[in-house]
Amino acid sequence: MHAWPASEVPALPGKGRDLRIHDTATGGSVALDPGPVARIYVCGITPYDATHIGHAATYNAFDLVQRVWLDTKRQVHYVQNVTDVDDPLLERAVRDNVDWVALAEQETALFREDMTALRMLPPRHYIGAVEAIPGIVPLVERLRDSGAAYELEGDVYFSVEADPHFGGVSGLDAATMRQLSAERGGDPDRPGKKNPLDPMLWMAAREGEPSWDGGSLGRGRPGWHIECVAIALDHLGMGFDVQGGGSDLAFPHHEMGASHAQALTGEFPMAKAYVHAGMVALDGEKMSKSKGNLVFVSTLRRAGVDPAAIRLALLSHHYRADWEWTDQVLQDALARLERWRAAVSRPDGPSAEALVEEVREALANDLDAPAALVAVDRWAALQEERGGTDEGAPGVVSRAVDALMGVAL
Ligand code: 5CA
Ligand code: ZN
Repeated sequence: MHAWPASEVPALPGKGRDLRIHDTATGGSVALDPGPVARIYVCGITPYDATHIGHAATYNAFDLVQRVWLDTKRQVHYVQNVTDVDDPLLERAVRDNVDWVALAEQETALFREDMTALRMLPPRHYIGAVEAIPGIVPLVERLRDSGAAYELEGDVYFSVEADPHFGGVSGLDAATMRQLSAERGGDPDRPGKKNPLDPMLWMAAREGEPSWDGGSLGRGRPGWHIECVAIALDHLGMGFDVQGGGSDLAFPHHEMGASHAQALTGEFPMAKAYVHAGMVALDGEKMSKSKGNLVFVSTLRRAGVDPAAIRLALLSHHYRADWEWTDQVLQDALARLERWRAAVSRPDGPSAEALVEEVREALANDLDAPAALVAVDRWAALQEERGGTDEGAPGVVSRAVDALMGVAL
């Protein structure tokens, strides 16, 4: 699948700082040391509805990861999937009486437009679940043949006991895991499973649903977690730096994914850090496609809202916080954008050297974008109050804000 075009990342004077980031698995900060090529896998959308502010906030967090690494002169191998076949997509297509393939294509195209408008750097590999199926089948066969998976009425389940590290990503107790499994796509109450938490790897073809050739597995379609594992292992291998997504993916998705990968390879860990963004709410409840309490990026854009202001609104909250989208959040971002644009449009200004270092330090410190914004605010206020004589400063600020935070002034 093709991704979307990359906006240019201006080069900055000096060199960036190495990223320290909160890891869900250890519950602490990890100093990542990726070497010359940093590797990150970020879970992509299930394309049955348009990109909402919650999605955009999560992708903003991982765009910052990429930008911090690029600033250290590393290459970044960023991989993202599109869950272009799964229950919620098929259910929505039936509900709206549309072709599921057309629905997925249409919403993926809109996602690309939203990501481009928000200046989110594209992944190097953007891979759909459907195109990954030929790579998924042999992995499921291998898990089954090694005893890490078993068959139940034609479906194939992963046995969570096959991974001694199972539970280590989310650190949840058994009762919470069971509850979340039921809420988030699992089937803990299905009779005949070895462990209620065991997730499906391969679902045998169902009447009226799409299915693919699964070799010795028979016709069917892949489970959700193995989709991301197959794509990540194919393009990044084991031991990659960051596995990313929203906090609702920590369990079961990233827990199960890590266990699949660890059982397949015998290596540990799948990722050096499991990084999770907080949930954005609207009217007091998590924004979600299933609930329908959504603010779409595309709706805001069509109403004439500058994407740079949407981006600033996202950046004004720490990525790990749960927060609420309100009109005030957007108004504040619009006002900030206006102040910053005025400040960088003067021919000279206060020196920007210290500011660039402050922004770098804030972002390298667990992506503290709110602190980075405050640093730029301070420079802009100084510019407004007293100005300065550094002729290069406004340009440096403008380039730094774009390179490190994807905001085009
Ligand atoms: N296709 C799977 C991942 S493989 C999926 O979860 N798709 S999604 O469309 O439901 O979500 C895409 C990303 O947005 C996920 O990382 C999810 O955690 C994140 N996300 C969904 N809702 C919110 C929200 N309200 N706030 C923040 N992030 C969210
Ligand atoms: Zn995923």
